Amino acid sequence: MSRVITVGAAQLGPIQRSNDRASVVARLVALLRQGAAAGCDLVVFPELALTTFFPRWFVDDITQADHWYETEMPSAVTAPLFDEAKRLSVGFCLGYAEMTPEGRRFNTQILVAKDGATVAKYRKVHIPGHEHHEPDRPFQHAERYYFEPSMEGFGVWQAFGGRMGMMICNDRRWPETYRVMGLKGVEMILCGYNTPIHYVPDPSQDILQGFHNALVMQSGAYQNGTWVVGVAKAGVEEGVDSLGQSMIVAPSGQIVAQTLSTDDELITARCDLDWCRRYKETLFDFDRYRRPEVYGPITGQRGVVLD
Ligand code: CDT
Repeated sequence: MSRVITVGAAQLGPIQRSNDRASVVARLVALLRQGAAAGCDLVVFPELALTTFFPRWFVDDITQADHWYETEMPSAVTAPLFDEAKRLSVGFCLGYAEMTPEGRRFNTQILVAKDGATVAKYRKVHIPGHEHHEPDRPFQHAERYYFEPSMEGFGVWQAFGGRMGMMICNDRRWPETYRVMGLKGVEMILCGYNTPIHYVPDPSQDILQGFHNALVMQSGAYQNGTWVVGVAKAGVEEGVDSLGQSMIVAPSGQIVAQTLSTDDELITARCDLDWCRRYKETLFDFDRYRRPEVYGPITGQRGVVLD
């Protein structure tokens, strides 16, 4: 018997600074309804889906940025999304900036079941960009100022009839992200992203953004025998152009659905979780073929060590 999840990747177009959360939540609810009409069990929204990508600005006093963070979830302003999801019996995955009661700041994604209960929370592990103001840049990418890296690592949760994992944006570029979840038997990885087209440290990569986005998610899916759902916040946001090309990738590494626009756009796919077994039980039978006894440097050191 196959185990099918119908998943929706709900790409968002830009969120400008002037767009309040209520208007954004209304857009999320509209996409959720489209997903329900398409038979989705689960709709996946992008990273930092409630606000503009605020790490593009630096503030000397970080408390001036407190208003970008959520101190509770659900909250009064996000309750309509939770309520509508429960009414429609559709789960969702949502990225947002989290401020804990202790004042810690994380780039966070939650997985919400069809009954509206939050079944999992993931906090971003790989925080890209820079810690300090770099005034010569056309825009900042100060995620390392605004978020601390999670020490909790990569969880896999039993939900929606399968083994679900999460990662956020830059995490998708690191093979360790997928492999840790692969070793926990992950069958579907949910990933929101905000990827500026212009990569300031090396602009030669600009033209390759779409290629690299597909390259990492397709190879991560294939090498671990898992579905991957990558969802962008796309388009020109506060003058910064960001990649779209949200996609749903099969355990074979094939792209089964991809967005065409850089606006709010839903794509869907019927994902048979049993397809994962074709890879997990053959070429990527970890128990049979992996060689952890020679992989020590992967966890034993961070940077390159020359012999
Ligand atoms: N949001 C996020 O993680 N974006 C990064 C940009 C890298 S450049 C600083 C990404 O990997 O897409």
